[in-house]
Amino acid sequence: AEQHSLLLNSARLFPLPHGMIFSYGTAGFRADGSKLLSTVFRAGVLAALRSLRTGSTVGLMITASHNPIGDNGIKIADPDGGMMTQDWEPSAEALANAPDPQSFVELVFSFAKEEGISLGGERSAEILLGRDTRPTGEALLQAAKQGIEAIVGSVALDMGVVTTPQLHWMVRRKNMGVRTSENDYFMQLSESFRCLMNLCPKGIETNGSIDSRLIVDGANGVGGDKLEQLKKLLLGLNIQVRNSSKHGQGILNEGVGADYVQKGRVSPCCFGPKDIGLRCASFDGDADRLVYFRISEANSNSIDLVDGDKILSLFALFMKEQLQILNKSDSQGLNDVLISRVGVVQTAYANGASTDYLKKLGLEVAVTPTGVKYLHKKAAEYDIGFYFEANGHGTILFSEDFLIKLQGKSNDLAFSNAGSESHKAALRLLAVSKLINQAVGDALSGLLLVEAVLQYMGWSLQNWIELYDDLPSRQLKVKVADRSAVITTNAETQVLQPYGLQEAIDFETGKYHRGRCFVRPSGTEDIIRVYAEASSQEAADSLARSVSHHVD
Ligand code: NG1
Ligand code: ZN
Repeated sequence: AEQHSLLLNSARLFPLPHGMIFSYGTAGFRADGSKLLSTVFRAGVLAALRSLRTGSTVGLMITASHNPIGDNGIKIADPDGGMMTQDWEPSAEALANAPDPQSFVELVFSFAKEEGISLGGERSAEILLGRDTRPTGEALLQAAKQGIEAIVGSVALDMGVVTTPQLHWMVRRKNMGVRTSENDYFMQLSESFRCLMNLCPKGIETNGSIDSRLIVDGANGVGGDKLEQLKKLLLGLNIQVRNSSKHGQGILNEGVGADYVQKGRVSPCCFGPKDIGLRCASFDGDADRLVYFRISEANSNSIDLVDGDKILSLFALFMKEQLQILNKSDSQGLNDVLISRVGVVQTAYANGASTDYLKKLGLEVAVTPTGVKYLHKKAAEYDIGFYFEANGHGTILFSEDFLIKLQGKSNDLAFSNAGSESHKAALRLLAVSKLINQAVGDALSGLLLVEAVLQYMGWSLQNWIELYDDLPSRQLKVKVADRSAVITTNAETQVLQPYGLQEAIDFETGKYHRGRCFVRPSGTEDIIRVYAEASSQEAADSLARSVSHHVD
């Protein structure tokens, strides 16, 4: 009874705004930040239930990533640091849309019963809260806290302003029973980075083609500020941060950030002719996306983009090489070959040239619908699973089982063959598993891995760009009255509804050499996205344009 009235009284403080329907999309709930108080309160309640149900700590992150500063959003992280299980999404939506406090409370009780959660019982819930730099973040965080505290015995721990991947990392670590502070995060990243740098082959002084200078666009968000802190712990890199939320006057994600750079193929604000030829990188607003770019020699308004697909390809090449070294040099047969299932996961947005390249490397490539939750789940099926979206969100996952074997092998080698090439390869693989965020894609750890791999290869940005030539592509957004009218299948590559649209797309695509085109409703914005690829830029542009007229 106490629980019932506590929940009801709290819920009354957060009435549902009129005429809004909330859906748990590709990245949780997203909307105008001022409309989200009830949603965030209710998500707080749900997070507490999730923690009770799993008997572990969960996370709740308040961010709208690359979206405009007025937007905000909320997503729940499961105990392993990944996105909340998809089974709970329908309930999340039902709770968010319950018309009044009374029906909300009824739903909570019936859902708890269904899930076997005893409310007001012995068990207590623990939720880590984080938010990005958005002005609505503070008020929303308070609402989330009240939601959590409306479940008897629940505790909310405020991690403050953090990147999305930091929060997910903290949740994961907490449940592993190890230290979770921001400082621990910085230490783990900088130590594993140092380890990789120390294991670079000596003498690759690379005729001066590697420039230690790196300029990073922080999207006027949380990532730039965190990188300023992290870089103090790094040796061998000369990082300059621009558009960091601290000193910049700029607005979050406005004319800056990984999404702006990747979708528009343009340089962010505060980059110009003075930077021609330099290695540049860009984060998105919550620092879970990373792309590289270079201001081009010919025209300082245009850039050479190094997107998530090329980051993925660089990582895959490096890791495959380490596995080969590790397994090859056991010439005396002292050690067993380390068997591993290696796989790569992409979405339909992956550039066709990257997919060809990865297959040529001999890797298995799987395709899933857009959204990290799908990619991550698929990648977790492998011993080493790589996933990246073209927009720069991705990571590398290692299976528990494989890491144990790898550690064992590394110990054996330290005993029998210390300092050998295979020993070094084992140490590199272990360092990567510590550097790269096992919970979600992370711009900070991704950046350090890119830098370490370039150093290892002795590669300049130019060498990396030449790994393969991107097929020209174009992405457009089309505003429509009802985006849910478009229904897709086959990892979003085919339209089922409205009737006739797929025929029109096929007809247009057929006119172009190496043409490929698909459309899908965005999960984060009220739009339909059109993607087109063809053998020339003009052709890709024109294919995207003509298909977008059919969507309209
Ligand atoms: P939507 O709006 O569903 O396309 C976008 C990105 C996703 C993912 C989410 C979450 C594209 C084409 N889509 O989703 O890849 O990153 O945002 O932030 O980049
Ligand atoms: Zn993001």
